[in-house]
Amino acid sequence: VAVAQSGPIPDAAPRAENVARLVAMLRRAAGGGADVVVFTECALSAFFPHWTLDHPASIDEYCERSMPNPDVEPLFAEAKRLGVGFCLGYAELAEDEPGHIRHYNTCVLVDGHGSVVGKYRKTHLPGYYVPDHDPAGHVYQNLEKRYFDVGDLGWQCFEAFGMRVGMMICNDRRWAEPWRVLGLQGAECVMLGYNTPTVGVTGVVTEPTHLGMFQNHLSMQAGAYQNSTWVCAAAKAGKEEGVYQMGGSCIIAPTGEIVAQATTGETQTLRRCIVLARLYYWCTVLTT
Ligand code: CDT
Repeated sequence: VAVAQSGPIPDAAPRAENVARLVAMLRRAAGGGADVVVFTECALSAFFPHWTLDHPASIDEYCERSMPNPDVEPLFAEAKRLGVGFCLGYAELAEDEPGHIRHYNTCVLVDGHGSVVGKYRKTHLPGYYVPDHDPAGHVYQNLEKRYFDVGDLGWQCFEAFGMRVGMMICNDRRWAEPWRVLGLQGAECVMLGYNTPTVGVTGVVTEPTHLGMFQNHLSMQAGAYQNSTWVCAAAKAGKEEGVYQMGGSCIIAPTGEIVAQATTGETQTLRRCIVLARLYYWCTVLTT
């Protein structure tokens, strides 16, 4: 399994460019022997909940109306060609009932044939605001509660890649319930992506500096150990549109031990890396 940590995605970057980055990481992971690659939360765009959009409808531009779709087709095609699956986070626009538009923070599990085998919609949506801003008007906040609906699919396990796979997204990892619900279904591998800030645009520290990475890994290591499952977690890293992202992508064994980890911190400029671990046997870390 490979975990693909992403560097910052510029807000202005065209979708095709973002998808091309994912394709490049998929290839790199395949070259390292991976059968499946875990990408970050909302991997197809910059993480827009970190800023205030002029009009609520603007978020539609960041959303996928179907999965796959023509924009992401190159990733699905490459997965099929290589026989490598992936877990992909994205913002979803859904019309589950006619006339009722919903927005979800979603991820899908795609097998090595390029077929979607599982889907999850984020349950724990952060909503916070720190009243501080830089001259460009950026503020330190996460407005997911404003932009997204609460996920309605629950936590399910899917049979894929020879194991029972569960998914969660970012803030879900900090709460006991997702872990236990997946654990009781016999999850053997939990895949998740995250966009976790460390320091705000004007240097606002959200919490004592040492706690950020500690709590990030603590929640996932505890979830792995208490539920006897592997955890594969892919982070955004670096400064994205003024917001520093924590990084710290990792693969955790059912013992609770981190067996592979990206070493990026908030002051490093590591753009992107792939963490590879052959479950049970072997691990290494590659950086780009
Ligand atoms: N994207 C997301 O869910 N982020 C939250 C930020 C919490 S503030 C430390 C997270 O749990 O990482």
